[in-house]
Amino acid sequence: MNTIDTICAICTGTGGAISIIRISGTDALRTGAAIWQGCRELGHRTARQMLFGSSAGDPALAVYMPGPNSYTGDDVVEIHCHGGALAARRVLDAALANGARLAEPGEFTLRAFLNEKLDLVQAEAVGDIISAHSQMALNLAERQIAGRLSEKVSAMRGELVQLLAEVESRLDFGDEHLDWMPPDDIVLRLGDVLACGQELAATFDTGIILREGIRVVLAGRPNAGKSSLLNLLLGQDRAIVSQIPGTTRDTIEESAHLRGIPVRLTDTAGIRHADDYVERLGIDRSRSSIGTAQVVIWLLDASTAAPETEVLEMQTACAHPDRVIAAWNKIDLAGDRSLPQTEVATVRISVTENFGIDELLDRFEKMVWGKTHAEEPEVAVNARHQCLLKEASGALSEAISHTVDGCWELTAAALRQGITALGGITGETVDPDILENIFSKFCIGK
Ligand SMILES: Nc1nc2c(ncn2[C@@H]2O[C@H](COP(=O)(O)OP(=O)(O)OP(=O)(O)O)[C@@H](O)[C@H]2O)c(=O)[nH]1
Ligand SMILES: [Mg+2]
Repeated sequence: MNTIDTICAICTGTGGAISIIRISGTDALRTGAAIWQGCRELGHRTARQMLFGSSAGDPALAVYMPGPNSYTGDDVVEIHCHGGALAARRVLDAALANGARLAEPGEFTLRAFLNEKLDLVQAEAVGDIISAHSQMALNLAERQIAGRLSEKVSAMRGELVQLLAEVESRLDFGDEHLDWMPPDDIVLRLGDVLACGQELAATFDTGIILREGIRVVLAGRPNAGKSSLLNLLLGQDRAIVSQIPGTTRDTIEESAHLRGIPVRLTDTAGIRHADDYVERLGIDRSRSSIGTAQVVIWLLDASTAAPETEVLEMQTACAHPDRVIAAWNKIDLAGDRSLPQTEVATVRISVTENFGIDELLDRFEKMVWGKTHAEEPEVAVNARHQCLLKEASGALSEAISHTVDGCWELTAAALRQGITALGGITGETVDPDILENIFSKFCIGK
């Protein structure tokens, strides 16, 4: 990707009342001035002031932000025009005709990274903010932009750089008797960095849940109350509810968050022996949803004449009992009837009376995080970070055993490998191909 060109793109999504066209690069001011006209000129005297005028024949506001105090760190001009595809497209075409080229996905943020406005971890968090589906995921991305993860990684790297200097001084001045750090101390300090790296790598599981969400399937026999529960959890009348067994025939999917955890909720057709061809197709879909679910909430009808059949159906359909929460529903109709035991986590609820739903969500939270009312994670690494942390951990384990053996050259080599791996996380040492891969996942205009 050429990083010298002046680039431009429509930065806002479609459908809004205004559109913003961003131009960034050494020629941004010249291009901006050529396509925008107003009483006051865009330039250093009006820098960072919003000016009123017109662009491509329509009224438009414009602002000039000289580098390095701009998002990208380069000179930036932004033109705010009427929303809708056409007005923005006309301004964009004018910018393209006046020397700018269309930005690639994520290219503005790539420039910000190259101009050291953000490190790589912070730049990735910009992408996370755009795709965040829950408040918790958004908070996590904001903490990452604020530098919480970068600070931890930089502190680890800084410690390794210090220890490398110590080890290298032994290599350089091997014959002289300098006041060296005892090997035991080096091992101890390396052990601390190693533990820190392993702790960070373990936050990946949390990260994937918050970034990608969890597939939750509502399953059970017909009429158990699956669609009623879907509607309750969504807070809207999404699925048809009726007392006729077999009401839901196809799977219904919606996004939501439960206790701050982003979820993809799937309501399914009730499972039973069916003669009807279409119902059988629906039940096949239910079974395949259950197979790929990360959490199954299986509704059991507590008012039925044959509660054992409900439990048996659940046990037959769910191959992974550790992913299942059983909910005896319609408990309002069951009185203090004793219900059969199940092999999985079980709660008693009534969807229509809104009873037991908190306990159900407690169970859900416990299944996802391992505990209820979990605190928000301070940081959570992504797959790329985890891979580099593992590489660093491997190198540190080697460095520790070489230190114990007194093989200082090998210790130094392992330490350098660890430093490079950690530098790859924040972007101090990173391959251009990897950069391109990271930023290409962004949308155009970001
Ligand atoms: N009394 C009582 N009725 C409930 C409760 N939950 C659901 N129902 C009723 O049970 C009937 C079936 O509810 P649905 O939500 O359609 O059940 P379903 O599991 O989606 O059924 P299918 O789509 O046919 O598989 C409806 O008449 C609901 O009003 C409950 O907690 N108590
Ligand atoms: Mg239903």
